[in-house]
Amino acid sequence: GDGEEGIESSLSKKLSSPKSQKLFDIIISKQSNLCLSADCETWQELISIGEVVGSKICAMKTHVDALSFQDPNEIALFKRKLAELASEHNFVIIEDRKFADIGSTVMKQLTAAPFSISEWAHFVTVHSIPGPGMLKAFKEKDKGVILIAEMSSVGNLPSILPDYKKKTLEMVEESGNEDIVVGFVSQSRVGSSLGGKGGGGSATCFLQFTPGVSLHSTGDALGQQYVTVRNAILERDADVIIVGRGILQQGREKWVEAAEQYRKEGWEALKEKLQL
Ligand code: BMP
Repeated sequence: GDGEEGIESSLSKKLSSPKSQKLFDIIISKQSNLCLSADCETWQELISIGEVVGSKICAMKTHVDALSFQDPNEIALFKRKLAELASEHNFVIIEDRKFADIGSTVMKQLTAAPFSISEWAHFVTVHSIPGPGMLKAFKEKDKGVILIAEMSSVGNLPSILPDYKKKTLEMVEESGNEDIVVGFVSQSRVGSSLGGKGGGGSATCFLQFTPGVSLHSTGDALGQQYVTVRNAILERDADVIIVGRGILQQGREKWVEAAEQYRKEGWEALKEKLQL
């Protein structure tokens, strides 16, 4: 009826790019705005958790350089299995590489073997520090970019420096890169909001990805700070919540249950925020 189709078409006008629209469509169809931060120790464990919780997530975030591999054959196998999982369960793969260099260098980091990130990641995270030139590298490889506008950790400079967040947004708009920038990693709204606090308006909308979300903990010993799912979405205006240890540390036998809890709370809060 007028339910989901109406929602999608009314919001689609506002999203920054076909790439953010693709993720938003997944969120609506899977009723999940949960991104699993799959910070596992081994690639085999990452594939296992993907198999178990794949149906509950809209995205999986990886740190490929933080996984242990015995040899290059394992890396090749990992990339193939991850791509299969993403297409089977319809989720987006975000490599959280946090690129932060000049365009010529990030192009190499994006494509070089053995990780060859550009072959399997749909979206990548990028720091705004180097300025807009480096965005061309991602455009050339047709990768969706998620720019870091604010971080979750104690004393992070993006959150402290005046205008860092605003300058990050301006960099995208002034360089005409809205079409590849899917959104921002942030603890508060950057630009106009799909709903919630930042208000509506006709301007281009970016998705907000918010890490530092846990229902079990308030932080860790190395500076991470957590808020709840509802706080992230309804107070901080997250569209997508990023959860790692909140799910992983529940242990293998509780992965599904934990992912379901975050999915459900996240989806309920998103519906409330967007008045779906
Ligand atoms: P956890 O939920 O276990 O704290 O993991 C959070 C994940 O999000 C980590 O992979 C971390 O690298 C990432 N992250 C973050 O915690 N804060 C930020 O501001 C940006 C991040 O990418």
